[in-house]
Amino acid sequence: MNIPSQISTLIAGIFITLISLWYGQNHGLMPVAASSEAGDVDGLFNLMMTISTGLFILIQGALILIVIKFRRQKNDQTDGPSTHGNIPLEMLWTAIPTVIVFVLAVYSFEVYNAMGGLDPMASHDHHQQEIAHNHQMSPSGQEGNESLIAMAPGQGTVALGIGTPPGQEGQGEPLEVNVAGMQYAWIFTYPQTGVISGEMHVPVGQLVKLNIEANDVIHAFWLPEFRIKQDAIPGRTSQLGFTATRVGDYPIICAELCGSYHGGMKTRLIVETPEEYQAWVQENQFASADTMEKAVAVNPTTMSEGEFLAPYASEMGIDSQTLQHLDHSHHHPGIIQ
Ligand SMILES: [Cu+2]
Repeated sequence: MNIPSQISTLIAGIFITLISLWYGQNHGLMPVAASSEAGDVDGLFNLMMTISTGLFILIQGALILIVIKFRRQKNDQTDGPSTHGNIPLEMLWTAIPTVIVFVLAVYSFEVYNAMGGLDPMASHDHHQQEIAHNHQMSPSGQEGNESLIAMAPGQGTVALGIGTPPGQEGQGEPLEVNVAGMQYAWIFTYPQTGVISGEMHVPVGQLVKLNIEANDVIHAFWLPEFRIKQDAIPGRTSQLGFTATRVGDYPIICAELCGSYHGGMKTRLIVETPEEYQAWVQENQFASADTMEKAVAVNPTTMSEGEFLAPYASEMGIDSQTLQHLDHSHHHPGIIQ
């Protein structure tokens, strides 16, 4: 083994470790954490950030030192020494990344499981799911990756998404929200109360279960502050379970390029106290029939791009002339009806 082990290397190693550990916790790259799932995801991200910081300083530092230390001396026209192969060094730089990848794989699997990713239908109907599971056990009787092939009751499709975190199934009925993604809006329907809304409201501390679908193309429902994201797929329902831990107003973003105004496909999640949420439900229960009509009336597939964008024009910093131009140059976008 010919790996340098001087005191200076040791000191540099300690220094790099300390910087990495500090930066891994203080990178400031994440928005505020507003769900009970966010802590787990941030823990994983912080570990990856710590490792990456250490590797970055090590590799870039070594590069800079080597460039300075081994630069060509004045008037030196000779060739450098011909060096190739160093078995111990090669074993070391294979072993270290292997260990890192294994640690991250196991850790991320744990986080995914803790969030309910392995059993998306857990909160839905455990009994029926077990029946479905028993039906499709492999002939060898092996249980294998049972949760990955769990059937949705009566649906015959593989369950997708993030369910209820293990151990939280018994904590009362979750608040169900049906989420529909369409070009270029999200519509939220509350089956338990009949409310229909263009922005999502949930009470703080309540387990929420989303049933996500798409009406046209693939979208992705993303809540950055909650560290959760789930594809919305036409013809298939995917699940997303979470608990909001912080009252506030958070962006909901479409994270799948879904068409020309994908970038404008945003709305809000408003996390309220249970009292505020109840007041919102009552206010909207009576209005929902009306909202439904409006939602149909603004169906963007029947509008020109200019018409659709008009309400957002000032927000997007576009003037009416640009809109008119859009209408002219591009009447009726290429949406097959
Ligand atoms: Cu979209």
